[in-house]
Amino acid sequence: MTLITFRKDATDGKARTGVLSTPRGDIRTPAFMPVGTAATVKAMLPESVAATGADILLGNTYHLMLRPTAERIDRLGGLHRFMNWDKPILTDSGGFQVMSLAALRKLTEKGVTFKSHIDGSRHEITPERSMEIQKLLGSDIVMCFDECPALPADKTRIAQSMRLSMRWAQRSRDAFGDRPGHALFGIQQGGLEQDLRAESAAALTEIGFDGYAVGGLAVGEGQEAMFGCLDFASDQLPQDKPRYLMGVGKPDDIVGAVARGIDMMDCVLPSRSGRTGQVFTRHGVLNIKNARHQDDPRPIDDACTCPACTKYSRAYLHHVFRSQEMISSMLLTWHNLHYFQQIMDGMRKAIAAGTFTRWQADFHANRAGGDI
Ligand code: PRF
Ligand code: ZN
Repeated sequence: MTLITFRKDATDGKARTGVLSTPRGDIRTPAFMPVGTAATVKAMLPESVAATGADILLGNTYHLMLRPTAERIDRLGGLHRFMNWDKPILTDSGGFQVMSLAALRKLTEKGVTFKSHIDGSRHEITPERSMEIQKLLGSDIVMCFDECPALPADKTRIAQSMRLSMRWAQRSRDAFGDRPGHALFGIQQGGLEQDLRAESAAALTEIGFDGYAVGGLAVGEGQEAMFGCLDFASDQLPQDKPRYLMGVGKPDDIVGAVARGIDMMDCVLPSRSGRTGQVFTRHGVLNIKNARHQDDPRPIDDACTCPACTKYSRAYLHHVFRSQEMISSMLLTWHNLHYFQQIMDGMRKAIAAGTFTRWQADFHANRAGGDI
């Protein structure tokens, strides 16, 4: 019987490096998961996503249940086969996306009903239905069904919402059952409040999960507040299980989260920015749309080994962006994903070598420069 295991190889301060092993392959941690919402990482072939260094992708219950539907994906052999990605997939459970995308949402103890943002049709997701959909998709890492309140909110409201999410976590656990080779992660809520985060962590640990996510952050509170919360939130979760910070973030958010004990993250930033001309580099951010790039024969980053940097100039990338050519999204997304994976690789090596403090200082020093 193959189980999912988490092996912690080294720690440096609060930062950890290790391997999360699944029947579909190993996930080296700290891990960054590119977002493949609609069964594709936009503008990328799956083999190209793998070539950037990604060990795992994120998919979304909400989008896939509406189109093409989980039942259709199941009939076609599951999400891995459907999208031609044979490494692990983690799926989010739907509640967070319902709250940010759907119309006419109604939340009850049972679950959430809403109208599709695509065609206005009515749907319901409960913890039980979310577990069923994620099973039909064939997800390797299933997320509990939770509610993420918009911040700022008053403490009573945050407490009520967190306790509802904990009741849903128990229902998710019961509905998930025992599925060897598949993992179920709990999601901690509780806003920025230390006591509510502690209560949530205790409830989840009592139920028992294969991994623990920190939810409810990166919802507009700012980096300082998020780091302040992570300073205690990750310590409240079990040491021997992977910790996943949902929906984060910019390169400096990712580095700060790993320094505070986070093992996994996902964000649309590198892929979405690739389509809007925003490019992340060792030296900071540049926008390829800017006219100053139009005669520039240099690559985006002369030390980057991605196709955009080894084969094309800033002038070319500027031209194809301005001309709205599809290759612009393809190359810039590739570069951004490659850069994010380089950060993860650098952190994994530095944590293993015990040089993570020095690595962080270099990371920040490189970005202090002016024009890039
Ligand atoms: N819960 C779930 N998905 C999420 C979040 C959450 O709190 C967040 C918050 N940053 C992003 N994605 N289920
Ligand atoms: Zn590059």
